[in-house]
Amino acid sequence: MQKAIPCSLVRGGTSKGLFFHVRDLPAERAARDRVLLAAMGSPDLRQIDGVGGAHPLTSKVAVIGPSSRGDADVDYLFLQVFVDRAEVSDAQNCGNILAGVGPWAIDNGLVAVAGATTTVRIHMVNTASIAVARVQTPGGAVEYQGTARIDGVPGTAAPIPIDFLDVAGSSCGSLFPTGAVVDRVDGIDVTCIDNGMPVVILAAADFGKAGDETPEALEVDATLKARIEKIRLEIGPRMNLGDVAKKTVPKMTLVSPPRAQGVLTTRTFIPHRVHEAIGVLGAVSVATAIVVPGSVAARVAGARAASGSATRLLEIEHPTGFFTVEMEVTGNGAAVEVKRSALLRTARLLMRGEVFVPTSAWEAT
Ligand code: NQM
Repeated sequence: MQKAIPCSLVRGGTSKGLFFHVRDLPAERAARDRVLLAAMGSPDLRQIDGVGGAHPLTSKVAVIGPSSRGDADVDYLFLQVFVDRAEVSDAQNCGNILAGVGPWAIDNGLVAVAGATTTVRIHMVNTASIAVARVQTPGGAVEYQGTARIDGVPGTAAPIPIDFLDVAGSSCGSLFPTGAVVDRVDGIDVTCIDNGMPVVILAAADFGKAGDETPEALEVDATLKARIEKIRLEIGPRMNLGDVAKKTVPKMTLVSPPRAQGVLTTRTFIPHRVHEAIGVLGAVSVATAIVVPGSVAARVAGARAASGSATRLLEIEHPTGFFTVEMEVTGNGAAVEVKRSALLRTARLLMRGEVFVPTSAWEAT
């Protein structure tokens, strides 16, 4: 017997995942996780018996429902379905999948269209923080087509500008969770920062890397991966994340000087595969580190990080182009406060229907 569960397949930014209404999934966590693993086809490197895309970036889930907070329109819970393990994690947020939440909430009647642009206030349950997305709704419905281009996605689509208001320390408790702008771990200087995503920033040169290697080249470098994982496991508890052996955070970002007109080049381990681009909140965290003098990111960015203005546009280079983060910053050094960060994403509804899972996955054991 199989059970049919209503859902949509949505591209959000440079990621892709299944979007569910919270009422369509089991309320009990173990049953919910079994259902999601079955839907994606995990654990299996090819996810051949499910709809997952056999990569962490395409094995993601959004669970959306009415908001539990007065200052938001909807609740969005992000779940990472591991490809190779029978595990589902809510330990991180995802700003790419987030891009699909506003359109999905409107398409599914959770938010009413309010003119040519509809603003959707999203309570990001994983980090108890708010994002505000502006969705194009001319003619009373979501417009997916448009002229906005984001690196890492072919073609163009309707722009979805997103503002983050209160993401500093949302996973680790503070912007610099170890209490320092730079820590030394295993003989390497690192900057640990959480402006929406826990990230450890490392200089590529400290690992004998140029920093513009392809994700494939980095993924086959077993020595490099082992060194980075050793640092991750050591620093994770000091970032208030506990034992991170089975967690997808912190992300590990290698930085090096820019190759084009950006501020610096990044390669991000998420944390075991290498991102084809960079995560949204990961990029916000890296951009924040760039404006803090003395951080590993600021050192590598050098004079390119300098700016007297409160609003800064930072172009982060990644394997498939640029990620632009706009930030309103006050204060200096470790006392820097980010009032708002903003960026542009696109999203597209790819499929709407029912995903089938064995009934045994749904039924509580
Ligand atoms: O940092 C991948 C992605 C992400 C996360 C990851 C993200 C974010 O690109 O907000 O978007 O770092 O696991 O979807």
